[in-house]
Amino acid sequence: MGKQRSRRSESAATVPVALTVAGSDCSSGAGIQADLKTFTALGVYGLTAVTCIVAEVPRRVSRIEPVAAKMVREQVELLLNNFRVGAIKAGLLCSAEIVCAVAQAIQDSKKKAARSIPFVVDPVMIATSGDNLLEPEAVESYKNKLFPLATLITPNLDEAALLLETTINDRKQMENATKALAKKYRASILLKGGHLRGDNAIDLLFHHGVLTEFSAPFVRGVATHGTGCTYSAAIAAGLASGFSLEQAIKRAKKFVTESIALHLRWKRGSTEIDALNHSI
Ligand code: PXL
Repeated sequence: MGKQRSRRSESAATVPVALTVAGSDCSSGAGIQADLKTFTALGVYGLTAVTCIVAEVPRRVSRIEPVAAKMVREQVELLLNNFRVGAIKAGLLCSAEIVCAVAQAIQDSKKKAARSIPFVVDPVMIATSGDNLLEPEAVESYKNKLFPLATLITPNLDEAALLLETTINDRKQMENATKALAKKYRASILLKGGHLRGDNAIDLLFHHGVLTEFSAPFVRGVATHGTGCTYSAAIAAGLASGFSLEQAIKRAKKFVTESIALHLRWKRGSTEIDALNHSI
């Protein structure tokens, strides 16, 4: 028994750890709930620092309430000071004040640690439902405070267009935008082109001067609330597990595509409700 217990704790010590700093989605398709399920599915122990609470169902955001910035910072600092965190992911940060608090906590941990932790920033601004999730003033804080700390930034087409103050309507414009963002923010960029609606959902990575395409068949007819959260969480899980950036993205893309293809659907009266399937 004693032997078994010590063997168990030994193997537990090798389990990679990832931290998500994100909002709570009570319907569990997006936000920290999606991140935690993704971490678990990919064999990573997940930590969460909650930034805000969102009352919502898949097609409708009803109310958002931020957590005090001090409290967000306390969660991040406490976790980074006590766990061997292998990767961090930032999702919905809600306000400029919270963006700054998260940046400060990560910056401080960088100063203390011998190695800096891979940091994936999903610049969540607008929900799939079209609802605004981020205070408009917070965009500047992302640009000035958070992006300089990022290993990888994962905008969708709308977010990239907003950051570059341009429009992105085709593959060539996507390529230009990916490179322009990488140059502007000195980080690797994964631009998610799903909204272009071709037969394939194409994403472009610009990393160390090399452009790489990740493509998967576009799954139609499914409400895809939470795909961005799931994708960036899966990338963070890969990085925490020691994968290279390309390997982590390749596996994450496969995971998201499967979670959409194997989605769950419940009927209630005349309405249907969909959710991504993270248990794959
Ligand atoms: O999918 C974007 C998103 C991110 N984070 C939280 C959300 C949502 C979308 O609704 O609720 C917490």
